[in-house]
Amino acid sequence: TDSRTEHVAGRRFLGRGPAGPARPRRARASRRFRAAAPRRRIDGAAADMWRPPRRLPRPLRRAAATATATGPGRRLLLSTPIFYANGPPHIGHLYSALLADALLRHRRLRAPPSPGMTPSAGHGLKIQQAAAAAGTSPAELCERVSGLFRQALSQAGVAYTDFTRTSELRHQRAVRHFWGALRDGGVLYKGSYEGWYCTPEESFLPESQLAEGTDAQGRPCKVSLETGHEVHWTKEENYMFRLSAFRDPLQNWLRDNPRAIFPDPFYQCVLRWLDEDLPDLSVSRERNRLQWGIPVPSDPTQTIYVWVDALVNYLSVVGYPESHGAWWPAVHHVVGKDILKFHALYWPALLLAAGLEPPERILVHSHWTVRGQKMSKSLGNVVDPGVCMGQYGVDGFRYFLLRQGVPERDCDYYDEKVVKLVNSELADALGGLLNRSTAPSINPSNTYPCFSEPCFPKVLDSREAGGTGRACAEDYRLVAAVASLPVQVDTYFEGFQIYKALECIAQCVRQTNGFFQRHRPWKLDRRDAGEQLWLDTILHVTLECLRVYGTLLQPVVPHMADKLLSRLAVGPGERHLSGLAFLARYDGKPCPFEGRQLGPDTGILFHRLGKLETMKKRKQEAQVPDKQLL
Ligand code: ME8
Repeated sequence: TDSRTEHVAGRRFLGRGPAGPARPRRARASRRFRAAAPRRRIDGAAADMWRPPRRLPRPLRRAAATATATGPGRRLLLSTPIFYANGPPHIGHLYSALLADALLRHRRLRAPPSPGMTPSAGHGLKIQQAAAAAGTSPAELCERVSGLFRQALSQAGVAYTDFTRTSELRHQRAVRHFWGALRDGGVLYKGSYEGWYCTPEESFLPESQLAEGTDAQGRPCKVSLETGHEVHWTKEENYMFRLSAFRDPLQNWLRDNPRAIFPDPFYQCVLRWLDEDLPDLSVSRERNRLQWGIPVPSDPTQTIYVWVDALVNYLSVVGYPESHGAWWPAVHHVVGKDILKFHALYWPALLLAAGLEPPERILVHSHWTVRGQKMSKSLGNVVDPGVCMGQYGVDGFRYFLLRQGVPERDCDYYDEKVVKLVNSELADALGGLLNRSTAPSINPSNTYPCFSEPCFPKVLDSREAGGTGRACAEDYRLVAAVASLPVQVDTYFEGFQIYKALECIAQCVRQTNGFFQRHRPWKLDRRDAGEQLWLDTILHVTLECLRVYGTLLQPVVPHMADKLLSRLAVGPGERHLSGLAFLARYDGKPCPFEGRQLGPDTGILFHRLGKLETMKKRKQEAQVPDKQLL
């Protein structure tokens, strides 16, 4: 040992030695690691690190390549973050879950079901402290909070296939096994560790991420630059993970998989991090500071770091260590931008170290602010998703979050915005169109009307319109736009741009309203045979457009889409993308819907939202006492 100490990005690695601080004792390296020469010296601890292969091992590269194939029917696991159980859910949590839910539902439209999941975390100092503050035990707090998460997600219609908690036995077993794999791989060593710890972020922060601030009593203190939370100087003996040795493998992985982190600005951000310092990572805490967690196997004085514990949840849910191979690594993690580093650097490195492949994709979203301010308990501006769903309807709120949420940048929330958006796009544009095109006055037989080819003859170019038929150039443009909509929507879902998919649908709905308005079908006289053919054609085209919108909107507004499709007499087996066949009659093919009796529910598709004052009153009434306690 020597007595050298080194500063690495604000953290100090202190070794143990007979005479004061010294280099950490070397972990017993496996033969594989000992054989390799160190490539990059970062500090004393990293000096004996192994040199990982420059490129990913062969099977890994092959798997990564096949995994990016996007064909339907491909097995895929979508995950939400593992929510902290230290407080009730807010709209940011719901947004994360809705993105995963909508992606999953969209895949199911194209292919057989693949599982999704929504785990809820239970461990960590943050939870231990929150429990103490609430005068309860961590276990009780987790029980209560995970119940609130379950309730919010079920209320929102999040179709999760598994809801796990880190306190479950299957998970604890998986974490212990994963730890064993790291230990056997020679990537762990014990060292004394000091640094600024941010409990709300459950992370040590380098000096570059700190700022001067004030504590609750107004005294000057150091705070996290990003979140403003107070940090505390923490010194303890921990197990360290040789993250510094994984720069090359991570860079290779990202170079070979340019779509591994999405959207692109986040990919670029991770590449930049990899050009900076990559200090080793503390992966345990002293047990006397943190009891709420899984003890390090064979060292009960240490608790496994909450992030390692939580990340392994992605594996335990697919049966690690026995049966995860059926799914892993065909996994897409949906995460918020604040936890990108944990998912894009630490997690892939830990996986590689444990002999597993990195996840196929990490889909990153930004945050919701509220009237321009960060959401926080202290500001009292945390928006409760349950109350919002009560106020705006489940589908109304789902639509708002997914239509207005742009993963690349922070989005601002305020009530008036929700009311304006859902009233104009769901109640007026979509609901109004359905209502008008199925009204008894215009469609007395209440059947799916027939298409008349002479009224709307096929043309190769919309400029040919207006010859023998009655459709004009704009009508042909509408048909072309709706025909290409499913592919467009598909592309946007694949590119994690659900908001753009919804924008395209909303644009087509507007065009369809224009079509309906332009031809004034209510003015046409059914007693005239020619007029009747044209009237039915207008209705047929409109209902066909609505059928496409209903089908495509299922992942986002499932209840409303169901109502819409049921009204159009589209059966449960006819709601997939594969059999969509928009306006088949225009292409000279039969349409199975023509002449069908329309569904019996003539109710309003989406009720216009009323005055904000009335809704605010309802909001107060909807406060759940359990949430106020937390
Ligand atoms: O970070 N807007 O849990 P968490 C949008 N346990 N999303 C937001 C948000 C906001 N204002 N605030 C938070 C954790 N989120 C860890 C995850 S995964 C192995 C462990 C998002 O409950 C945040 O970005 O603090 C994250 O994706 C999710 O909510 C859970 O945050």
